[in-house]
Amino acid sequence: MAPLITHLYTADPSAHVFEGRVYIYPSHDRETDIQFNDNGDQYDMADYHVFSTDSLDPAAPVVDHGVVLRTEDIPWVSKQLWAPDAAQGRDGKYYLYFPARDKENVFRIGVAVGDRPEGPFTPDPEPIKGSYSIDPASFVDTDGQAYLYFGGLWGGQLQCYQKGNADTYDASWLGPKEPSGPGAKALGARVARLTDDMHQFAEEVREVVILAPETGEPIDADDHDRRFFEAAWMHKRGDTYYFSYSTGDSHYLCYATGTTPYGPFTYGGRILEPVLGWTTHHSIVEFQGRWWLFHHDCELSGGVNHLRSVKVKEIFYDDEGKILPVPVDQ
Ligand code: FUB
Repeated sequence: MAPLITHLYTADPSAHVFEGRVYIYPSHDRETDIQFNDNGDQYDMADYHVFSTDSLDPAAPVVDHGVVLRTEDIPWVSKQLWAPDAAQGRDGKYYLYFPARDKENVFRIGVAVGDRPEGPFTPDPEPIKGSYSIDPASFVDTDGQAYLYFGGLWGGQLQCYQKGNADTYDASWLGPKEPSGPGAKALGARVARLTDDMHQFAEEVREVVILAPETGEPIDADDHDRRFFEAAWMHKRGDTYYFSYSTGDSHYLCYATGTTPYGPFTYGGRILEPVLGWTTHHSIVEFQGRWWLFHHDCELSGGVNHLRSVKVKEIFYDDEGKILPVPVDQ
C-alpha cells in the first residue's frame, strides 16, 4: 500500500470527518542529525501541516493545506511538536491539541483554535493546566461531550507521573524506565473531560485501566505485548468504546473495549503487527459507512525511524464487534 502523502514525511495521523471530508492531522517529520535514542530526541519536529481528501480511493488526491502552526508561534514551547489531534467544539470552531516540550524540557499539551478544520490555528499562550506527557487524542462522544486522552512512556515522560496529576512529576524516572517486576501493574494512558470551551480539563485527570480478559485484573507492567505505551485513540461503534494504542517496544497496535469513555477497558487483541520502523501510531475513523485505520511506517524513507509516512487501510469487525487484524504491508 502506497503512502498517502509523499512530498513530506508525515506520522501519527489523527483522522476525522469534518464537513464531509476526511481531515488528517499528522506530525511533520523532518531530517535531523540527532542520533537515535530511547528518549526520542531524533523526532525533532517544528511545525504542523493539515491534509484533507473527499475520497479514500487510492487514486484520490490528498490536499496539503500547508503549515498551520509552528514552534515559534507558541510562547511556551521549546521544541518537538509531536503527535497532534483536532476536534470540533460546540461553538463550531476547531481545536488543535498538540504536545511539545516547554522551556524546562517537560512535555505539556497545548491547544490552538481555528475557524476552519484546515486552520490556521492560534495557540493559547500557556499549555492546558494540569497537562503533561504526549499524544493527545480528542474524542467527542455522541452526546457532544469532549474528552482528551493522552500519555506516552519513556521519551513521552508518562512514567514520571506515577502518582497521577501533573504536580507529582518525578524527574528520577526520565529515560527508558517504567514499572516492572512481580505484582507491578502497567501505567495507563490518561483521560479528562474537556471544558465546554475546549481549552481546559474540566476535571481531575484519570488513569485509563486496561484489564486482562483472562483475569479481569489490570495488565501487568511486564506484559509488553499488551501494555499501553503511547498513541491513545478512542472511537465509538454502536454503544462500544474502543480504546486503541501502541505497545511501543513490542511495536503492536492493540485495542480494548469498554462501555464508557473512561473505561475500564478489556483487552481485545491486536489491530496491526509491527511495521517498518520503531514507532507505530494510528487513528480509526468511520467515513461513508466504512471504517478506516490511518497509521504510519518508514517504507518511503527506506526504514529511517524518524522519517515516517502516513498510510490508510480499511478495517473490519466480526459479528461480536472484534476488530479483525489488518494485514501488514510486505
Ligand atoms: O512522533 C513522535 C512520537 O513518536 C509520537 O508522539 C509517538 O506516538 C511516536 O509515534
